[in-house]
Amino acid sequence: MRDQILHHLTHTQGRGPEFATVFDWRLAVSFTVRDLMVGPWVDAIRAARDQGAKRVYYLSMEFLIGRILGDAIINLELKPQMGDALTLLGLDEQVILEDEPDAALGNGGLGRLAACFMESLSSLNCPAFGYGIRYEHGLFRQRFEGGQQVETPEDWLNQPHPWEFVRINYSYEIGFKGHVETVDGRAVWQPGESVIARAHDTPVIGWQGHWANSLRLWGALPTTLLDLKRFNAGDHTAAAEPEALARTLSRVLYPDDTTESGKELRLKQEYFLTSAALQDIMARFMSEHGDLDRLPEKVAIQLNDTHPAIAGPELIRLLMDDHGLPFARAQDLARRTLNYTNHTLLPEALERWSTWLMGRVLPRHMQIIQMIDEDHRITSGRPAQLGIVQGDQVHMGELAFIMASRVNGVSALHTELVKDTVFADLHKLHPDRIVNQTNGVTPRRWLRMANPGLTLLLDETIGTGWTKDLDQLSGLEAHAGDGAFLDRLHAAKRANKVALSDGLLADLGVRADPDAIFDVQVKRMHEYKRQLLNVLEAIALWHRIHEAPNGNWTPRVKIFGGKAAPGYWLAKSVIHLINDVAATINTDPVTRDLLQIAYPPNYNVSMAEKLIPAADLSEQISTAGKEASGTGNMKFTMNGALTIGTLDGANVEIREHVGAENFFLFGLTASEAAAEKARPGHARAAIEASENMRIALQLIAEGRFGRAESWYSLLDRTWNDDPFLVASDFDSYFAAQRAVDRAYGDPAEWDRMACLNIARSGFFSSDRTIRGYMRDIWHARPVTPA
Ligand code: Z15
Repeated sequence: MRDQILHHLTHTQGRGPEFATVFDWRLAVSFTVRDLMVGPWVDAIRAARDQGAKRVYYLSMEFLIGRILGDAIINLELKPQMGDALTLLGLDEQVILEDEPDAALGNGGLGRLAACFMESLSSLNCPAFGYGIRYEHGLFRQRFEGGQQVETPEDWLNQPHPWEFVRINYSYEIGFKGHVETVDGRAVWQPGESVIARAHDTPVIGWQGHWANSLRLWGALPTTLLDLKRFNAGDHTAAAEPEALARTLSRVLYPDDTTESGKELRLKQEYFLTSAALQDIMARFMSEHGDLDRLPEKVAIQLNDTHPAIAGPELIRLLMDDHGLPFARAQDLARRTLNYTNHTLLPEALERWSTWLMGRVLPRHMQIIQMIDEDHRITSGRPAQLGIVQGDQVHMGELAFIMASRVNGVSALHTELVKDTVFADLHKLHPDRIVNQTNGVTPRRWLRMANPGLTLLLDETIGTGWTKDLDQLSGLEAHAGDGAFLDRLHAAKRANKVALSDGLLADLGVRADPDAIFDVQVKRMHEYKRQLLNVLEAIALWHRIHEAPNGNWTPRVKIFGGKAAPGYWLAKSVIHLINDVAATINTDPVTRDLLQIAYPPNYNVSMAEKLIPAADLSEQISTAGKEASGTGNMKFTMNGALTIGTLDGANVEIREHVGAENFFLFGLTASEAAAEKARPGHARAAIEASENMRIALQLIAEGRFGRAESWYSLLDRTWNDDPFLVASDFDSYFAAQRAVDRAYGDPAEWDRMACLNIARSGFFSSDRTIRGYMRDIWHARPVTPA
C-alpha cells in the first residue's frame, strides 16, 4: 500500500515526497484506492452484459455523494492497511481524508437518498446506472455575516477530480427549440439549438468490493465552438451562442429544495439529463438485445421525483421518430419501463410548466404530451379537466404518474397521503399503481464509516455481519440490560461528543460540556421543518432557567445546521434569529453552563458525519403530514440518538420499530393538523393559551436578541397565520423536552433506550429499501460476476 501510494505520488502526480502537499498525497492515496475499485467495476459491467441481465437506471437531478475516499476505504475494507501505510509515510489519515471536497451535487434528502441507493445497489449486486448532471458548481457554500446567511459559489471542480473517467465516446446530441415538420407522415423535429452531453463515470463500490456500478454524470459541450457563418458576418455575440448555452447548462445546481424554480434553464437541464440518459439506455439496449418488445424485460427506469418526468414523452419520441413505432406501441413500451417516486405533497414543490414554454423549448414533446393526455382521457374515462394539461399548464406529476408502471411514496404515511390527496383521482382510476417503499440509508457510510467507536463495539458484541444485514443489530437486544455493555455504549457516544466539542464546536467558540445533552437539528431550513419551534423552545427554557437558576436543570447543547434557499426570505430570517439568540444566551453568566446554542455554518454531508454520531437527541419536529419521509431521522436512530418527533413521515415507522416508550412523541397528528389549520384564528388562540410561547415571542419582540424590527415579519406571520402550526404544537413540544430532561437525568435508563434504538433500527437500511424496489417495482435480480 505504501509503495503504491509512493508510485502514484511520483508517476501520477509527478511529485517527489519532499515536495508533496496534502493535496498531492490525497490524490496519490485516492489513485491507490481507485486502482482497487476498477477490477470489480469492470467485472461487474462485463457480467451484467454477458448474462443479459436486466438493468436499473436511476434518473436524478441530484446525487449528494459527499466524500468518496473514506467510503471506498471502508467498503474495500482497507482501513487497517491504509492506517499502517499512512503511518509509515508520516501522514495523518484524517488530514488526508478531510482534504477532499464534498461532491455536493444535491440539496438535501432527495439527493442524499439517491447516493445511498447507488451504494446499496452496488452492495446488492444489482446491475444499475445512476444518471445525473455533472454540475461544475454544487450547492452554494454558506457563511454567516452578522448572523445572516451569505452564499458563495462552490467550486469543487477547480481541482482534479480523481474518481471520474471521461468517456469521450459516450456523447449524445441534445436538441432544444426549433420546429416539427412532417415528412412522409412522420414527425421530424428540427431543433433550433443543440448541445453535446458527454459521459463522466464514477465507480460506486459496494460493501466488500464484490460489485461496482457507475454513476454517469453528463457534462455539456458545445456542438460547434463557434458559429463561423455568424462570426464572419460580424455578429460576434451570436457566434458564441452555442458555446454559451453549453457552458451554462451543466454549470450550477438549482439551490431550491422542495420548491419549484420555474426557470427555462432548469427545464433545459431536466431535458438534458433525461435525453442523454435515454439515448444511452437505448443505445445499450439495441446493441445487447435489439428487439424493442423486450425493452420492459431488460430495462427498468426510476424517475427520482418529477424532475426527469419528460422521460415519458422522450422515450415515446425515440421509439416513434427514431425507431418508427406507432404511438400506441411506443407508449405501452415506455409505460412498462418507467416508474416514478413522489417525494413530497407540498404544493410549492409540484412542477408545472406553461404550455407556452414547453412548446417553445420542446415542441415535439409538447405534441406527444397532448397525445398521452388525450389517450389517457379516452382510455380511462376521466374528465378532461383532470389531465396533464390543465389550462395553460403542463402538470409534471400527472405526466409522471400516467407514464409510470408504479408510483411510489417514501414512507407508509406519505404513501397513504399521496393516495388521498395529490393523486386521489388518478389513484381511483389506477388503484394498483401506487405502492410504498419506505426510505433507508446506507449503514456503511452512516455507521461503519462515520462512527468507528460504535462500530468497534458492535463488531465485538455481535460480529460484523450487521454491515450487510442490518437486522442483525437486533442481537443487541440481549445486551440492553447488561451494565458493562451499556457503559461501553455510553463511552463510545461520549468520545464522539468530546471530539465534536473539541473540534467543530470549539472552532465556533461554543463551550460544549460533553456531559450535556447534545440536541441536534440538521436539515434544510424550511418552515415546515420548524426550526422556529426549536429556537422558541430554547428561548422559553432560557427564561425559565432565569426564573429558577438553582433548579434541577439538565444541561443542554442545542446544535443547528442547514442552508436556506437563497430566495427563501422567511427561512433566512429563522437562521438570523437562531444566530442572534445564540449570541445573547451563550454568554449569559446565569445560564451558560446549562444552555448553549451552536450553529456551525455550511452544513453538508461531511459535517453530518461528525454531528450525527455525537447526538443524544434527534429533532424530527416537522408539522405532521409535511415531511414525506426524512432520512436524517434514520441516521440518528442507528447511531444511538433518541428522537423527539411528531407522527410524520418515517418517524411513524421509527417509533413503531423502536417502541413508543423509547421515543419522545409530541404534537398533532396529520389529520388533526389539517383540521387545526382550517380553524380560523388557530395561531392567536394557541399563543394566548401558552404562557411559554407568549414569553418567547415577547422576548423577541422586545429586542432582546438583536433589533426588534428584524423579526416583525416572522412574528406577524406566527401570530396571524402560522401555517405550520408552531403555536398549536408548542406546549406539547415543551413538555416532551422536559420529559427528555428527566430521562437524561437517569443515564443507565437513557443508555438502555439508546441501545434499543440501535438494536431496532435494522429496518432503516437502504439495502431493505432497494430489495423492495427490486422485488415490487423493477423485477430485477442480483448478478454474480463470473
Ligand atoms: C427533497 O429533498 C425532498 C422532496 C422533494 O420533493 C424535493 Cl424537491 C427535495 C425530500 C423530502 O422532503 C424528504 O422528506 C424525503 O426523505 C427525501 O426527499 C427523500 O425521499
